[in-house]
Amino acid sequence: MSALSPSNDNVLRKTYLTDALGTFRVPMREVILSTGDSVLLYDTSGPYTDENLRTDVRAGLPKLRAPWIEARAAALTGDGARAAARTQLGYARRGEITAEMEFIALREGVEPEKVRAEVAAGRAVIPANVRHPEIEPMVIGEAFLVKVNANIGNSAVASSIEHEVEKMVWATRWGADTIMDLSTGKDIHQTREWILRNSPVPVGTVPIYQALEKVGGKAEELSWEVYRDTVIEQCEQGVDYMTVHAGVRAGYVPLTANRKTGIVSRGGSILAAWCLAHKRENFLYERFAELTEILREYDVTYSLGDGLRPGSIYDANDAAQLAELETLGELGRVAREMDVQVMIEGPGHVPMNKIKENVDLQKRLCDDAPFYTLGPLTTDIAPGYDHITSAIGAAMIGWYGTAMLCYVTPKEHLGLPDLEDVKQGMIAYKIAAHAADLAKGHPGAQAWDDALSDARFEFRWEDQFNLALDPATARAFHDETLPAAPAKQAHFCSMCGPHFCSMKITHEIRSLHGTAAAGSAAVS
Ligand code: IRN
Ligand code: FE2
Repeated sequence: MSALSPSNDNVLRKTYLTDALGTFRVPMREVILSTGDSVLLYDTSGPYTDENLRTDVRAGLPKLRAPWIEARAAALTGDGARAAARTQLGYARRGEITAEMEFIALREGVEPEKVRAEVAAGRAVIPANVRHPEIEPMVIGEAFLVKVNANIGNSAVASSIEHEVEKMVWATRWGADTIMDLSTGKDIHQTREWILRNSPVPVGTVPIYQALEKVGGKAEELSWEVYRDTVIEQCEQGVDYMTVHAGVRAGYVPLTANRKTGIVSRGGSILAAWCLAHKRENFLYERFAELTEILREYDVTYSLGDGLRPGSIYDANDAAQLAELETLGELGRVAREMDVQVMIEGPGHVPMNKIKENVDLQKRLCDDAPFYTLGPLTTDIAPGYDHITSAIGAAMIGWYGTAMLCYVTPKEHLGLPDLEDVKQGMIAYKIAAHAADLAKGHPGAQAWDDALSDARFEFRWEDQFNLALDPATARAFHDETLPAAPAKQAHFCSMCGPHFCSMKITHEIRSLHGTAAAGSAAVS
């Protein structure tokens, strides 16, 4: 996997933050500048970018969380502990700071108590199945850095297991905070097993997809029993969060009749078909408490699915979407009451003027549970470029308070994304998420921008490349016109040429007239 190996120059290093006692080692990407300073960046790539930790896909990753999970299990066997939920929410509510919370606090640069309090209030979740010890814990919540999820997974017509693992590693290399395995083809169980054992980030799934495979793809043949067994199978494997379309109530399906694009959620359409075939309420809604008990056993987080999300600008914020959102709020309360963590999924296709209303309603109806949205795409006119149409909406919705953004690749609506599509989707969404962090005034977010701006203004080209989200592309673009080594120190680039570089001219003004004079000249 040559594309996956870390940069061979030693200016981009994997490093670890540790606490005073040295208990936790939190991965960071360290960018060493030519000035001697270095910048530490949040890093999701796991052991794959650590040159000292070579991984063997067949052996899987080291089990970082195993001692924490075992210690907690041992502590829980005492008297009266039987009823206590082993979920992060359960611990948070009982006032306990878990090892995962401490790890996350270091990772986010906040106090552990803040992590605990946000989880306890249901405003943040830590997706971390007790059967998935390999992950480096992370948090999803408005008070923290905006996260990005990358969807991978095969379909009946394309892809292979190795390829899906490679995609997962590739997505985390570009900053995916979680990945979702949306496989629907053959070998679903085995593909997921490989991904889980090798993933340094939490893994989400949509269990109804596998349940549908089990009944030969016929929605009407689905049953609670098949679904329940599928969920248990996936919980046992270590899936960290699950999309559950329990808000698609039978009575809401007619509300989609006059839509331009009907029901565009895969899970939503499967459940709507089941409800219509049986003329019954959605079994996920009816069995929700039973399902919640299963998720609680493993500390699996709910991602309550937006099965009725709008699939076109025309359908945005319509009655079907909002009716479902209200039900997701109701179900979220049931789950949290049982100490199970919850996030709420959102749209979809939404014009910019209707984005804020989505966040405001979600917060009110769902008690500030973390919002997790798919884009939204802000226009329908650009198939082939929907990573851009949706990154615009993602930046806005992130700014308004969405906690995690589900990426969209250039292949959206057109085909299964390949590695290059995954990269393009990730880059677009890292930009959206970081732009949102800046706008929210997240502490520390601007330091990265400031370091890059300084490098740019001081013509430290190599530093500028190394600080970039995609260093290789930045360097290659510069090389296209000025490949020679001296150009990497030159006080101009080929965009404006030597005589028209505004930054160079500013330096000259400053050295002739001093910084203050240059400043006053600008306003006079
Ligand atoms: C995120 C927000 N709304 C939907 N999503 C994601 O869309 C969801 O988590 C899953 O990864 C993907 C497909 O879901 P449907 O089409 O089955 O709803
Ligand atoms: Fe779409």
